[in-house]
Amino acid sequence: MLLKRIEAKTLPEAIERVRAECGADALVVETRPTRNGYLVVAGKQEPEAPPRDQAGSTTFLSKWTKGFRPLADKATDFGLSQTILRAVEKALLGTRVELSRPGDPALPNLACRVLAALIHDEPRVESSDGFQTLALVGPTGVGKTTTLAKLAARAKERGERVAIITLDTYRMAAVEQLRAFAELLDVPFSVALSTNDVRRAIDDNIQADRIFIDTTGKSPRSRGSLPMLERTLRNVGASTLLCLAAGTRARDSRLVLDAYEPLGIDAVCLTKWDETCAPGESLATVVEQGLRLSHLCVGQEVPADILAADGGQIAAAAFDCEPSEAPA
Ligand SMILES: Nc1nc2c(ncn2[C@@H]2O[C@H](COP(=O)(O)OP(=O)(O)OP(=O)(O)O)[C@@H](O)[C@H]2O)c(=O)[nH]1
Ligand SMILES: [Mg+2]
Repeated sequence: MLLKRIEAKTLPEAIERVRAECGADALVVETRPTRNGYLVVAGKQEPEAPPRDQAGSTTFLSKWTKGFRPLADKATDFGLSQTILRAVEKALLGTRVELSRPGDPALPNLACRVLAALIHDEPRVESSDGFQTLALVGPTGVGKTTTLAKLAARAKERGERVAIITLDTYRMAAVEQLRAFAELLDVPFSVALSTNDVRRAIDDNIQADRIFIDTTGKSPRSRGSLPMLERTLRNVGASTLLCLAAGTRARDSRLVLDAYEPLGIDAVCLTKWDETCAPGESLATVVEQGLRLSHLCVGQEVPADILAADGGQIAAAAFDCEPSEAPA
């Protein structure tokens, strides 16, 4: 099921938008209050199940239309899910391209456009519009601190006043590492042990355009400490950027997104994109959950190795088209 997240000031308004955007038979999966009103997660019922062979396994190889199959094979190799590819194929069936035979030259471009439209980017992560105070959260070792450093350095380069707070007093030398970086960047740095500490540090930096909060890496399978982090971040009104390693398998990606969902994921950054040849699994999970994608991190270098998410470029990579074939 392709899920859509719809936020509105009131619950009836959100439900009305769900009906308008997902149809009268939309399935409401979750409703919850947010800082800005109400969030409703809804989706359409799954399309009919793919065919199964005699052993009961899904026969993916034969199910694509002839024209779409070469693209589907490339995107499957990239890691994209069957659900996303079915959605793309279905959308293409309603267009002028010829899907019954391979080789329609318009097909790669259109497929890229459709996929790009499914990837919701979130450029506001690099602005103070709703993201003035931004906490980086996620599993251990995914690149939260490195991504924070990249975002903070880019903000400083743009002339913004930046402050850094860390809640990570758990990992050895984490504080010293970030303090040294803050000194290098010449921005205020605070260590917070509690919600009150974070609030105080935010108050102390009231003049900052952007405040970045680093957090301790938490395994999605030990959910015990996540509610505490959730309370702290909600209390101080921080937006959350979930860092997920691009090479994470689909099932594990879902585990991470489910575990962090209660924090209210405002956007996802796929890190270590350079380390995997199948980033489509994590990407598809983000798209299927209706989450917004802010950046791809493509290496260790600060601040160079970060790219604003661009659905067109990602789609071109997934279908292995010439970048010029993808929409700008
Ligand atoms: N190749 C590659 N390495 C990265 C990327 N982002 C971070 N790293 C490396 O991954 C390692 C862990 O990065 P950190 O930023 O410390 O990760 P973290 O999520 O803060 O880790 P914890 O705080 O321990 O949970 C470091 O060696 C980084 O240089 C990336 O996009 N690509
Ligand atoms: Mg860290």
